[in-house]
Amino acid sequence: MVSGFVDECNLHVTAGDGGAGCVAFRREAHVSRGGPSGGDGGRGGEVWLVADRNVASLLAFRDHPHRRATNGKHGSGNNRHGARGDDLDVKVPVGTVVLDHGDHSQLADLSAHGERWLAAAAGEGGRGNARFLSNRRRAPAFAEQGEFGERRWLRLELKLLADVAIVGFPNVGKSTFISRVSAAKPKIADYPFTTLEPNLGVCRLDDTFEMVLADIPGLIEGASEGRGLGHRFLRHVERARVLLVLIDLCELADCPPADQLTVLLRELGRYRPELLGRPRLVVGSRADTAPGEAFSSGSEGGSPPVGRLSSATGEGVPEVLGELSRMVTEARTSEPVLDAPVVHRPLPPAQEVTVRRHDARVWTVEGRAARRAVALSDLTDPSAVAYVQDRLRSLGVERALARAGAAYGDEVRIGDFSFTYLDDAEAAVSGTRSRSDR
Ligand SMILES: Nc1nc2c(ncn2[C@@H]2O[C@H](COP(=O)(O)OP(=O)(O)OP(=O)(O)O)[C@@H](O)[C@H]2O)c(=O)[nH]1
Ligand SMILES: [Mg+2]
Repeated sequence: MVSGFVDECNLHVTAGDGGAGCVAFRREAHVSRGGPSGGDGGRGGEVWLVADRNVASLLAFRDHPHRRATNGKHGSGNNRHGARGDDLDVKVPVGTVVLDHGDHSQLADLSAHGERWLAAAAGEGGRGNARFLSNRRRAPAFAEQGEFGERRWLRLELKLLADVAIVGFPNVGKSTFISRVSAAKPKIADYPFTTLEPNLGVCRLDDTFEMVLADIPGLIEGASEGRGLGHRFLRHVERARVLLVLIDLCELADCPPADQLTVLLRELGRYRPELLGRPRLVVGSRADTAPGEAFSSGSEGGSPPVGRLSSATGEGVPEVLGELSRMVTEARTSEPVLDAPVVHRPLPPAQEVTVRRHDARVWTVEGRAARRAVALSDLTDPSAVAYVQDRLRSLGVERALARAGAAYGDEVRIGDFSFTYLDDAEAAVSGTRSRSDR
């Protein structure tokens, strides 16, 4: 049984900032400024989410949702590069799904032990002035600043990885069944919605076979639209290999057995149509209260259907477990096997430049490469400005501005840097920077 179960949480990740490049010159006898010798800043640390089978819940993130990798060190003279920041591995349970915090689109699905996903990309270190030496620039007196590490909010959801999800109306005896066949000790009571969060139980049939059962809170009509408790927990059903559908045979049940099945299947199908294709075993529950009644739609292509089950007397329990183990084994063997843990490292963003009109005479330029191009230590230095101009031109920023309709004298902003658009060779010359904290 999982206690203190947390199945969704928010997590804020911050990768390390890159260290700044250094401006330095070699000391040489009789030369006031030797060659440039400023080293590069170190890359910041990355933040990774790593699926770990020893982590059982998302509890750790509920009270402490922030995770941060360390920054890179600045470069220094004599071409010494700054040290890299340390990467941070954040361990999450196997079965964690990572969603975008804003639009809830799925970013990653860590379903195997050891699977890794890059959650926050590190800031690159800035290049030292030694890297800006060229035929035209004999003594570059500027260096590149470090890039900020990526930071963002993520939403984590844990989908239980159960072999069998026990699905049924409230009060049909789901918790009683799991407590009978596993060590799980869920609360059992004679009223609906006793179970408020999923219970996991391991059912060991013999030394070689065990299966994980999940007791899911009761489903009612409308669950797929959020009625009752079912909606929030339907996602735990999603991953189960096999569904055990319990139908209440008790005469006092609100709804006749056939109608119960119709409603349950409709709700499952509305939530995720593919759930209807999942192997399922349908069994009548609390059989001791309804002598002679049985219920089963059979398990597709299997042995004779098990119609009755009583967790009170034990009737039908071995048969149900036998049938479930057969279905689980079949489902497991048809799954692909991961030989090596998967590493998900998204490609770095392309050298893409986007121009947007901010208001009548103000434009913003977006794109990592453009931001990097203006992140220099000293933009009052004429050779730095010339470098920025060359770089922006080769990235196609000027062309994009002209095409978008920028006019002489308009303001153009790139990150915290802004300049006046002059639509000729002078463009980008008069830049200013307003360095603001993010
Ligand atoms: N007679 C009889 N009663 C049972 C049997 N199984 C469960 N019950 C009783 O039915 C009631 C509900 O059982 P639970 O196991 O809590 O049902 P549940 O499906 O988990 O209910 P929720 O968590 O509310 O959805 C309890 O009073 C149980 O003692 C059974 O096989 N026979
Ligand atoms: Mg229950």
